[in-house]
Amino acid sequence: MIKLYSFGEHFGVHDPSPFVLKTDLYLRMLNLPFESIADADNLRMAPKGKLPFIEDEGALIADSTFIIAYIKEKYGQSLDDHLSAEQRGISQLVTKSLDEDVYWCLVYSRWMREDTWPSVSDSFFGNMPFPLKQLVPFVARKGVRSALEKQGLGKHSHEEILTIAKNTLGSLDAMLGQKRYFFGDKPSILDAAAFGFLTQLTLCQLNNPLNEVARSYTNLVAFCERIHEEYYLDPSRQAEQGAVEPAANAVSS
Ligand SMILES: N[C@@H](CCC(=O)N[C@@H](CS)C(=O)NCC(=O)O)C(=O)O
Repeated sequence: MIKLYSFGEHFGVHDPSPFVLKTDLYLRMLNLPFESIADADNLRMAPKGKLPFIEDEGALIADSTFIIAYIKEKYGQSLDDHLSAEQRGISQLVTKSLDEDVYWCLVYSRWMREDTWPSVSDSFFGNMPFPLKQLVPFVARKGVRSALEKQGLGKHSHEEILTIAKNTLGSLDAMLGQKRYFFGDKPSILDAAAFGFLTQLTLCQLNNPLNEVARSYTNLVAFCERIHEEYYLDPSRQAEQGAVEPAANAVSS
């Protein structure tokens, strides 16, 4: 059975990494049985130093994009078979916008905002013994600040970052419209990716201005709630799929 290496639940979300959540949902949507190995220590054995990665019959595959490509190649399964070439192109570009734009807004809101940082730090590092639980978040936060500066988003003001987020969230809201999924009645890779990111902002237990902005898009909130209910709360689906959920013991991400 495929093993998915993840962080585990934080802030009431199945996984705090949008990339892990996207992959997890993707496997669920395909109805492929997998075992979820939730532990921040997974980072130590991650082939590219990041989560998610999967293990399948001895092969390690890192990065959500390459995992999805591997599943298609190895199992002949994809969620995008019903899409036109144009829709696939749109999906690819919107996914990149989530990866490169919403991702950094999310990182900023979790790691730099003083209003929610204590909750984030406690959730990621609170299980560590003293003095590590004070030292590690301090050092990690410094690293994230530097990454945000280098990426460029960290150069913007708080209001500008919210504007960047609003531009993308508003576009997603318009794209989804009244449809069940982004391309109609059937889920595609874009739905898994959008859920992976949007859930971090809408359904999570953190409350900062970015969360408030995201929750103002009630259409996107309803999208996340529908998928959460169908794929994460429905016991018949869990049993059928055979996904194994060990107790989350993650301490950081
Ligand atoms: N391009 C990768 C991105 C994965 C990624 O950035 N993962 C983050 C969590 S959201 C991570 O593992 N960060 C840990 C670190 O950089 O130390 C994918 O699509 O899987």
